[in-house]
Amino acid sequence: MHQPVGPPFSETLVRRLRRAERVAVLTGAGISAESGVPTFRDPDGLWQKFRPEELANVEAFLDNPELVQGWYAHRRQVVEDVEPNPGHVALAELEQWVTARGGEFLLATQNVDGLHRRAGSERVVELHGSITRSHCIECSAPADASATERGALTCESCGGLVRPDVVWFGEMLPEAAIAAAQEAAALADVYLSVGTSAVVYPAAGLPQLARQAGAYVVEVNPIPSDIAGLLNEVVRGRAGEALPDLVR
Ligand code: BV8
Ligand code: ZN
Repeated sequence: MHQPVGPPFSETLVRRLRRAERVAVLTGAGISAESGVPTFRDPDGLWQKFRPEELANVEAFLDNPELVQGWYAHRRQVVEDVEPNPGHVALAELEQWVTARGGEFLLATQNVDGLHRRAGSERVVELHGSITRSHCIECSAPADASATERGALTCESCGGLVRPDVVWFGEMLPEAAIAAAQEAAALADVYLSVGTSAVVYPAAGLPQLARQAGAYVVEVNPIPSDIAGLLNEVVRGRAGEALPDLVR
């Protein structure tokens, strides 16, 4: 692995990264934007066409399962047709660089697109689940992916409704995932918050937790997130362009 080098990152960050025993990362939809996956809250984002209340919650699903399943089937198709971008790859390389020298690394993503793992990241927790998997709301049986591809709405074994394995508003995050992400944030020497508007909790609380626990917290985002003022350093840039500089 190459040593991380400077611009647009500060010498402070590069120096701290060289020394860091524990590095943790939070990513949001912005890191997948350069792969062609629409974000949620950017002007051309997913929520512009629909509001979260309309789609990403249980009531909306039960009220109109065809609409919600159709939206996820569309998003699955988008994700299948795209590739990880240099931002995803850089984070996978950063993981290798940190772990190869015996350090700890954890990437917590809010994204449900599976692109971090496709880019080679291994130490990943999916805080909001994954659209690549679905299950029956009655018997919890995993739904056959091809069946959902065909837009099947019901469970083959019990006839119950099938939903994507994502965390909707008002639903608890996977216990183990959020606990691991919070522990990594509390212990991190360096914390990167990449491509998130930091408006959705509890995920948005992670960079703040890291900062309060003494980590050096850096945001990578073309525009200030909700928590930019609380961080040590902000890199006004696109993840796919800025992150490779960190590990070059
Ligand atoms: C929970 C489903 C316990 C999967 C999603 C009042 C106040 C505070 C909190 C609450 C409240 N009322 C309710 C809550 C809790 C609620 C919440 O936080 N609401 C917010 C909106 C106010 N949270 C929950 O309900 C969570 N559960 O708390 O359970 C509970 C239970 C009951 C009641 C209370 C609490 C569940 C949260 C998960 C919701 N599921 N999606 C899916 O369909 O995908 S949320 C959705 O937003 C996605 O998961 C997404 O990951 C997440 C965050 O969005 P971002 O990833 O940040 O994306 P966004 O578009 O916003 O930003 C993109 C950023 O990238 C931008 O800043 C942009 O500038 C930047 N960018 C663009 N291009 C690039 C880039 N950056 C870098 N490079 C680029 N090239
Ligand atoms: Zn079932």
